[in-house]
Amino acid sequence: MVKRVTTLLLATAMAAILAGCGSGGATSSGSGGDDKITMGFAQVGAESGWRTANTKSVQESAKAAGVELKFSDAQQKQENQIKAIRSYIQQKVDVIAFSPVVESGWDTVLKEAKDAKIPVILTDRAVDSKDTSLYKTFLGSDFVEEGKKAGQWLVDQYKDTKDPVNIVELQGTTGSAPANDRKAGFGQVIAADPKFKIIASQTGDFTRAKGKEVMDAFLKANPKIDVLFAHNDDMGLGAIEAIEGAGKVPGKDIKIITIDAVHDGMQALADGKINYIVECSPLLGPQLMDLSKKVVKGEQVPARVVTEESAFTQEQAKQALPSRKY
Ligand code: GYE
Repeated sequence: MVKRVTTLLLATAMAAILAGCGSGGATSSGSGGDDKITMGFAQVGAESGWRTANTKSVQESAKAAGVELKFSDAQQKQENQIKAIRSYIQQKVDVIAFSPVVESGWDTVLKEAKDAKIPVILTDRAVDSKDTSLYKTFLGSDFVEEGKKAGQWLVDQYKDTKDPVNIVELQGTTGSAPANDRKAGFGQVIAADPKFKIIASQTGDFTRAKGKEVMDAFLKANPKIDVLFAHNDDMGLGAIEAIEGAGKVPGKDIKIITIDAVHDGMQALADGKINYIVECSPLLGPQLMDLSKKVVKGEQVPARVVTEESAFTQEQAKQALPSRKY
């Protein structure tokens, strides 16, 4: 009898301990226990408002999804990104996500990740590797489409004139997917009419400072500039300073088209200093966390997930500004 009671008490105590552990574990992790994964994220840098918003989105959604995030900033240098990826491989993270600063030169390190059986997700920017088995999926915008939208706005704006339209172009980081693709998409659309002439085109590395510097040089070398196409808002904002410094009125003397639609860009559009912005959403975090959990579980995911986005005129920017999230 005594023995039976003791056994019962012991069993009850054990059950209580187990239950306590269970609930304690759930509260402390705050997420579905089994789903807890570790992600190594190799970010490009902090070159633009877009990038800052993207980093915030990734960090916040990792927290919300209970994903342990190891984050690194490559300061726009491929060698730093490769180092970061190698260290994530060494640390045996469950999944590696990265936004490749340039398109080429990733095969070796991606092969190392594959050999270590760590799935890789490309976010925001693509690589040009022939072997698509080196990564599970690519989440991000269609940059060719963005360039086309920018070109189409220009074609519509100048449809009633036959006069030459002199365009200068501020390209993104040399060799990056958004710079290559936005240039290509824009070029394809404006090629339909020979009156459109790109009279100067140079990289501004997606930064405000470089945008200003290169626009200064463009203005000195070219007496008649009708249009500026900048591959992102930040370079456009830098260029506005150069244009005002040269005594010209941005948005009037020189029409400006940019891409991203970050807050400062949208403000300049609403203020009439930019004429048109093609949206590129940096809010990739929630989808990235979902895809990561799936690939870690070995589930099938689509090879390409394209971000939905629109474009804004000055009037539309005034409407949209109060509710913009970045
Ligand atoms: O447009 C630019 C950023 O890769 C889409 O990178 C991204 C681009 C974005 O620096 O502002």
